Amino acid sequence: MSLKRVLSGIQPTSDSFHLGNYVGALRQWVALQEGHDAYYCIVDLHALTMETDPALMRKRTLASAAQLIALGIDPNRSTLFVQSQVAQHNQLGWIMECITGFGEASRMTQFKDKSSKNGSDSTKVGLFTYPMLQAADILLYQADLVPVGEDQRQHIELTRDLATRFNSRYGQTFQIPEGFILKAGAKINDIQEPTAKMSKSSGTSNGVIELMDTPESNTKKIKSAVTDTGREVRFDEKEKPGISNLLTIHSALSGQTISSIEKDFDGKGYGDFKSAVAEVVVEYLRPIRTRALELLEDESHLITLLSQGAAKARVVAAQTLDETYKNLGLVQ
Ligand code: ATP
Ligand code: LTN
Repeated sequence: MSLKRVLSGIQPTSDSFHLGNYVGALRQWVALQEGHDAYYCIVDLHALTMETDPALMRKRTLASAAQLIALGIDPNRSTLFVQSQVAQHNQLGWIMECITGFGEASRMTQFKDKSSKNGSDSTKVGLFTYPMLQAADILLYQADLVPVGEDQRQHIELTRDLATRFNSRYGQTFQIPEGFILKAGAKINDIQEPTAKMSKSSGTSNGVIELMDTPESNTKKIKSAVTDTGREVRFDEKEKPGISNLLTIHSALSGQTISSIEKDFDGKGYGDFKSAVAEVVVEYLRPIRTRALELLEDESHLITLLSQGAAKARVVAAQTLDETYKNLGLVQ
């Protein structure tokens, strides 16, 4: 029996991934290597939908690769690659754009959120067609499972719709993928603004816990996290979004249940609780950061690993694209 295929992607949009990326998605990437044929992609073309600086793009792509490996993605087991090195992504992306309705694309909430924040003059057409390129990323590899955070649910639904539509019009071509989205703890919020998601590009600088940040800086951030009125450490997302978010973070990294953490802090104040969260986070991230920094010392090794990954990815991607073109009646 062949292994189920997994595919996911992450944008190289900052120097460091954050806890939301890790808990919501990347941790599942690592776990799914076991018993699956996994493809993990640094989606640099998606990152171009926001204005980018060439030197930063290069640095962040390599930093992303180093962090993914440091987190436990093993390039010998999984195919780890950079999207722009596999031309078939753009090629299938165009086909996806040609079967997507304008209204359908206009309903994507990530586009609506980002474009309303930036205004129509600085919103790029690429941001509008972003979900179709994402669909291509997934469908090229005939992925069964797509591990992502809750915020990507709608893009996965669109991908399923597009695959189903293509298959019914042009004959069986694509596997219909399923999102692999955790229920509990799938969303980590900004610790300064605990009703908004922790985000690389739109988070507050003190509200985002970065994997590559120093232990001192992360400790400081957690100790100054926004809390709520009252002094009870209790999970209640409505009344206590700040404390609930910190409980989610603690539980996700310590493996303790929320209720047992609540018990531990019964009768204690927010200060003790925040110190404990800081300790859990910092100790969890310490070896990951150290390993990533070591890997970044040898850029040419990272570049070689990524080009080997792209070579493997191209074989699968080319096969799917050939089939797609053939089914569309494109003369090859
Ligand atoms: P940006 O703010 O630049 O859009 P991001 O911080 O949202 O970036 P992405 O690269 O878009 O990060 O996401 C990578 C993965 O991390 C996705 O699967 C996404 O669902 C997940 N993710 C991002 N932020 C969070 C969060 N706060 N909680 C849980 N999962 C998250
Ligand atoms: N849109 C995703 C990143 C992404 C992705 C993908 C995720 C691009 N292509 C393919 C899963 C599968 C995001 O913003 N997190």
